[in-house]
Amino acid sequence: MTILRVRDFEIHSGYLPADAQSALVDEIRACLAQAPLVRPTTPRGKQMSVRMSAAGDYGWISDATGYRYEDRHPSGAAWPPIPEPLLKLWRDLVPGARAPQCCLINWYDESAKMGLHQDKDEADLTQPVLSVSLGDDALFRMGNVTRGGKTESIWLCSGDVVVMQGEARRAYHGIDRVRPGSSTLLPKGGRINLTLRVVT
Ligand code: MD6
Ligand code: FE
Repeated sequence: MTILRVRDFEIHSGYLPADAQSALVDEIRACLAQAPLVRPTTPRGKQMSVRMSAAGDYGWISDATGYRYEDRHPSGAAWPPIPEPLLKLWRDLVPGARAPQCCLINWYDESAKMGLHQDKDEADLTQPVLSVSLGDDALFRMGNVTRGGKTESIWLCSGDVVVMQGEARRAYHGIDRVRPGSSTLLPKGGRINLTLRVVT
């Protein structure tokens, strides 16, 4: 376990041991049985390459209407509760924060990526966002609080946790690509990223 700091991003490399990663994958599979992955459309009508679901009081939705948090899966089903190991992770890493209300579940296949974006649909940007990587490695790009300028990239590996608070909370970031076959955690490959947020 080592902590890397890139600008205001705090990267806890190797935070979750292998057994905790496997247990978390089982928890996420149970969540996805209740709230299946969907491939969102952007308001501009493009399909995202990442598939998404959520757990908690709210899930983040993108469709032709726009981006927003909803208290139900598009199917009308309630979101499953946030798995307890993730609540513990949050309490351990950001003890002063409010309780998380959303765990966004992102699934990347070998060709999925996520363009540079800010997470700003939450009401209180003083609250941190915490992200957990599972499965294949992914190239995480970190930018600035305004669009443009220099960026820095780092490979996120299975078990890594990123804390975004302070300037990093408002900074652009994204995933350029995943490295297929770099992890054996998920039998069919791919990557799961979990982001815990306070929404209201
Ligand atoms: C990803 N993560 O790692 C994409 N957002 O797949 C994010 O977009 C993200 O890692 C907010 C905070 C941390 C993140
Ligand atoms: Fe994000």
